[in-house]
Amino acid sequence: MSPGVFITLEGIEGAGKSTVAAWLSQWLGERGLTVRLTREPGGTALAERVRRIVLERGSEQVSAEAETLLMFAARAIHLDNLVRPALAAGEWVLSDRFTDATRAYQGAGRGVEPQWIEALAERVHGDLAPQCTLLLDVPVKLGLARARARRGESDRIEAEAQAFFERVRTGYLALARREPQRIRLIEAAAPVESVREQVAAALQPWLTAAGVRT
Ligand code: T5A
Repeated sequence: MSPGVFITLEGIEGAGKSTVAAWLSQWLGERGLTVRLTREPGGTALAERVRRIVLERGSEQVSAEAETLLMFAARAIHLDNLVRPALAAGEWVLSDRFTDATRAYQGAGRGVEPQWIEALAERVHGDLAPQCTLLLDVPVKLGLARARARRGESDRIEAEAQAFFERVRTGYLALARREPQRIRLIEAAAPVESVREQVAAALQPWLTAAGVRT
């Protein structure tokens, strides 16, 4: 059996990742592929508990270092219990966020040293990287307006100021420039239909390899 395909979705809050992920999962399923839709931080029962710890707003301080370590703790659990077994079983894994989010949020956003993030990434998943990352790019104002219109109270990271998300967005765009083969930029301020077309086009090489007709 050939191993599955690991696809990640990235972008700032409100970029449309969850919307695209839900559509893409169904669209690939309709084309005969077995798809596992998941998210980070979280994805398994235990990793979802870590998600609650890292995102909830409480009275105690959570440093950038603690935040980074919690993201990688959740990731290690997610990889061992869901991602690796699903890929080994030949499934397509769609993850709403992965290590690029740590690079963008904790690295570019909070100023955590990139070398330390890369050392943790190497330790946790040196043998595994997404084949394709869909970076949904929107202006910060638009993303935050979409996210705020959708839900009530913000979590600890969503409560950050606009300048923080500008740094995160800049960090994501720098990653895309560094790895253009893996990271596909999707113009996500566009209507949903256009976003879907861009996503399908970006995935064409893997669809062709899997013998899927679009
Ligand atoms: N985090 C995560 C880190 O700091 N480091 C890490 O390593 C990791 C893994 C997780 C938080 O954790 C942080 C980043 C985050 O702060 P999350 O669950 O990924 O959070 O949640 P958010 O990014 O906050 O999710 P959002 O729901 O805000 O954003 P999405 O998923 O990008 O947006 P979506 O799809 O829910 O859409 C938002 C709204 O916009 C509409 C949708 O209908 C919805 O109402 N919409 C569109 N409207 C018009 N045109 C389009 N093209 C649209 N697409 C979507």
